[in-house]
Amino acid sequence: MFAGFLEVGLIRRARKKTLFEVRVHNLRDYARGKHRQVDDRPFGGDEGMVFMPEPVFAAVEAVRESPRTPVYLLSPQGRRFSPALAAELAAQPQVILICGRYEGVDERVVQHLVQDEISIGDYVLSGGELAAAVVIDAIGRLQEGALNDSESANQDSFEDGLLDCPHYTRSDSLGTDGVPPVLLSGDHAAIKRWRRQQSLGRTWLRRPDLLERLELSPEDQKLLSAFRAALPPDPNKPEKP
Ligand code: 9D3
Repeated sequence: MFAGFLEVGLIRRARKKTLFEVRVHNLRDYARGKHRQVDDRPFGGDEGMVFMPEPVFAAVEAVRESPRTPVYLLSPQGRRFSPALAAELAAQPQVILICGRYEGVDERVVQHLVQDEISIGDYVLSGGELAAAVVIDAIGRLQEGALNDSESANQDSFEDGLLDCPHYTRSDSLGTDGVPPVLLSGDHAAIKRWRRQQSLGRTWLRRPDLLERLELSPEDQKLLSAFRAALPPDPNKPEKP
């Protein structure tokens, strides 16, 4: 499940440059006994299976490079993954991510081993692996030197808490139909203003929660006012008496 995204693009490059390292471990390799059993039926009786504590303890002990290495459990009950949490994890020399399956992991693993539980959002996945992949991808991008020049330049307009502006490029079938004329004008200052305005406007329309956290400059406020003034009238807005 981890092979794909680790082998393309930015993440592949960052790994090649050893900016960060990803090791995937199979819990079964840390299980004992003839059957290498990692799961068992829950106390109290219920559907499904639960990961036993011992293989998880053994695996963490084997891969942990320092007693300070934080251990996280990917879990629907977790703290929501966020840019702040991504930065927190990216700053650690090592993190251990435990992926659950079935009904979950024995709660004593959480009590004794886990610093925090992490969820990537309120939809049900089949296991923690894809959530861990999301976390790993986000951590990888934040490693010093991971972004190339054009990626860093793009990051400027993205990491400022706004949504991206629309993009257009050459099209044999569509020509320049539907392309905002300013982008074809060659006026770089006007293009820069338009892009900023589109970022502000789309964020206002689609993610007002993001905009609330920002203190807009007077120039940004003007750009946003002009964006709003140019929108088609809202049919739900009552007429002034
Ligand atoms: C069938 C079990 N479900 C009973 C209501 C609970 C359940 C357990 C385990 C639901 C999903 C999972 C597997 N999901 C994860 O391990 C997981 C997850 C997710 O499902 N959504 C968002 N973030 C995450 S992080 C780990």
